[in-house]
Amino acid sequence: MTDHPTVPLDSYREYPIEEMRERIERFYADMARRRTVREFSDRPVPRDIIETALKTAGTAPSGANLQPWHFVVVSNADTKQKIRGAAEAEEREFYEHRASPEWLAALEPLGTDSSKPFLETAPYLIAVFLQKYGRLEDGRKVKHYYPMESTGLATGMLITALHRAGLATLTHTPSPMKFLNQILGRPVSERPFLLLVVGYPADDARVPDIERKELAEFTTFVDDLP
Ligand code: IYR
Repeated sequence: MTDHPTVPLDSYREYPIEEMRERIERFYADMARRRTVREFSDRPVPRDIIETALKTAGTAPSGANLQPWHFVVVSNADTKQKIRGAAEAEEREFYEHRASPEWLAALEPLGTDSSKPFLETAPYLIAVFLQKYGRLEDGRKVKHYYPMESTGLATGMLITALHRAGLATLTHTPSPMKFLNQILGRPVSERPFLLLVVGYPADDARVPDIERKELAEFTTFVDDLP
């Protein structure tokens, strides 16, 4: 290893195996209750909850620790209306022209269409941007490594944190999303990654009747070399 500054790993905690088991079971049971929601209440959510969830996202691992993400939190009605207008225009294009028959068939069980009222109803929209490159103080570009993977990890942790807090989310990806740079004033070095809709579910919210794969369907354990 090269000679670089280090600190002791004081933050690490080991648990007795039984406690480890209880912790992971409890966490899994809580995460398994998460559902993507498309019907939101307009009930306000305290801003500090959103801030702490974002701080959690900011703990994600990233390529060369360059943390190549930026989050824009929108709660302002005017901006939400602009985003809804632009997103619905893209979605109409998508559903009426761009989407292949296969893609539309895959979306059928979700019952989605080009109408996105939740973009105005939900108290918060969090626009996630991926920074293709960073900037030093003197203006020079800094290459980012694995920005997509890193931003995906941070977004996963954000969704997890918000769920743990008792909030519902929708990972929304109007495509293309370039309008978010313009509406939110983000530089060309940043690519919109997704738009996370955050709030309480509507009182009468319903969700698609869909299933998750079983562990054995998506996992292979290689215990012994064949
Ligand atoms: N962006 C569209 C279509 C859509 C695409 C996928 I992949 C989804 O999982 C859900 C929707 C929309 O938001 O309706």
